[in-house]
Amino acid sequence: MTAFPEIKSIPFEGPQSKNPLAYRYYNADEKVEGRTMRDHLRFSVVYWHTFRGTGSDPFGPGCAVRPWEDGTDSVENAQNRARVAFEFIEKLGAPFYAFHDRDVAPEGATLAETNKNLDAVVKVLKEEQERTGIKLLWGTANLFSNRRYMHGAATSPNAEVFAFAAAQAKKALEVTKELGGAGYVFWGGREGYQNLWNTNMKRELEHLAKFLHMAVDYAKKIGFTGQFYIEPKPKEPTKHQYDSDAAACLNFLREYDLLPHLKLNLETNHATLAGHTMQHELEVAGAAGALGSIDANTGDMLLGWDTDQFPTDIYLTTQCMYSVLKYGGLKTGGVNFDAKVRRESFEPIDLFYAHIGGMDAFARGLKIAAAMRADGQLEKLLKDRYASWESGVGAEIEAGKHDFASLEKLMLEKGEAAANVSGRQEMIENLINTYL
Ligand code: XLS
Ligand code: NI
Ligand code: NI
Repeated sequence: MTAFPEIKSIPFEGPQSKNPLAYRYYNADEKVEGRTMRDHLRFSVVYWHTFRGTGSDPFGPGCAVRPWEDGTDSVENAQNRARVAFEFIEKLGAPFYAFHDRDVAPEGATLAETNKNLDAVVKVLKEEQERTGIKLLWGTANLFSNRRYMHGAATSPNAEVFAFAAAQAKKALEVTKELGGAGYVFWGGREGYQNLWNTNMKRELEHLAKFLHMAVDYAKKIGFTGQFYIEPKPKEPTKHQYDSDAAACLNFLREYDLLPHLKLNLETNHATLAGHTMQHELEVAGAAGALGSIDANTGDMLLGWDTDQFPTDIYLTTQCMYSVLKYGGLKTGGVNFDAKVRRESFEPIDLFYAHIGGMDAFARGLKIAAAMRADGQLEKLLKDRYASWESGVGAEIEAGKHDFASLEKLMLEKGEAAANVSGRQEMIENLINTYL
């Protein structure tokens, strides 16, 4: 059985192609800065939006046409869906996928039954990985959908909910290890608050840290060597999520001695909800040596929620890939499309159009960023802007040879600081446009 009979596989046809089911820029084997595009971009398809998304919204139920679904929540349907997922990812030519435990298999009446269901589907995932060579970018546990998590999971005021979440994360880690996952993500589903009058924030944060330490310890115990990530998001579903942005996450990780164990998984729409650009978040993480992976999508600047649209803006993908290249590339991470087709795009083929567009946009961003680096003008302008730190008093300050008193002495002698140089913002913005 095939779910997408009209598609063989998505070919690379080059920029002149008018075929909407072909890549115009993503040429997996083409080398950029000495590495294939496949290895730079490490594209990944998300199971939750692409195979569990129905197009439902607060105003109406799902309306997506998915002929392979039998309408039940059975394990058999889940296994069949897993095979369809791999057919899609293989035809698309993406090397990775990512999932939450509850995306792939239905919950049972008890934890034991749920784990059994998960094992039955993981068996199929493993077979399909072996058949296709597609790999798991990261696994994660859904610690937010079930009603038990209404107050949060690791930050729940109910200690037994914390315990249940720990059991669930333990199993998700085991499954991720079994599938050879390159990483494991913690997104703080409902780890936040709606109201501070009923919240002990300090206690909740300590519990969250304890939970993450338990995960780190358990990974060590079972020999899971994949990378852990924490994914910032400022709000939704709670009014304030503790992992609100890259800076807040870094501070939290540092405060609780978790920084050596976790990197950041940054998502564009979460950055903009936090009032930042994705470039800002990438630079904050990169500067701290914590740039791990990207959840590639985009929001709608006129809407205040997480619309998770597919990224098509070349300026955005150029910024992303410029930062990625600058900080040494994605190692265990990837460009993971945490994005969903619109409710109106209800046909299966729309899943192809969406991913092709996102992959091509990122491939272009990669090539443009590499061209900017090869040209070197931007780097030179940046270097020149800080030239005063290369010698004289600047170099001495950086080397720790000064204090307030010595600097006062210098300025009393000079009377005034050297003249400033223009920041040339407009000229630089014009320069960026010459590469696009
Ligand atoms: C939700 C998050 C979620 C994580 C994985 O907003 O983006 O999808 O990536 O739990
Ligand atoms: Ni995400
Ligand atoms: Ni999101």
